[in-house]
Amino acid sequence: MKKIITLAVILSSIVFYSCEDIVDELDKLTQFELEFTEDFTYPPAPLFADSIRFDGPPVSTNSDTTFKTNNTEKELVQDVQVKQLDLTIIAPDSGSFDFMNYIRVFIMADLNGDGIFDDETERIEVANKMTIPTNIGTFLKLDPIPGDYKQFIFQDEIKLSLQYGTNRATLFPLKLDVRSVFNVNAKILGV
Ligand SMILES: [Ca+2]
Repeated sequence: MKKIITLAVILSSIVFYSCEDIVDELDKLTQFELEFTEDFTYPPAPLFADSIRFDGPPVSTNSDTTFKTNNTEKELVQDVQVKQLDLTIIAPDSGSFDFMNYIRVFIMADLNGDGIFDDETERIEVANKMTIPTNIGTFLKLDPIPGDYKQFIFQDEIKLSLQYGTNRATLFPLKLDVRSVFNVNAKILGV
């Protein structure tokens, strides 16, 4: 028994020291997440369609506050990547994503400050699911598209824009919860 305890103490010391080494190697970099949850209500789609577009309302990023909380600021942010993007049908209970053939999600922001969200230069695809299984149900997890989205997250407001194809009409409105998680890599202030 004593041997086991001694071994456990040695092992935990090894783990402890390795963690410290890793922190040193990272040279005072920090990583944290920004998460947004939005509710969308989609009107019934009368026909099957190759491409339906639906833009959500503007959402506050609160990025400046989040940066401050994590002891960093805009100028020290290295990159912002999409970690996760998923959709959940909240109502009706019988809803399913099986009416969709594919879905692409874009992030939009007024990068040049002219008050307009420009489709060509201020809208970029962040995640998609190009094949949707027929047994999908109410939860749909999209594949993130690698890239640096910091210029969008730096703005006070962003919009999510959804584009999808349908294989049949939908008879009732769908209430959706869209959750996006971004991973921020930044340097810490004062280093
Ligand atoms: Ca603009």
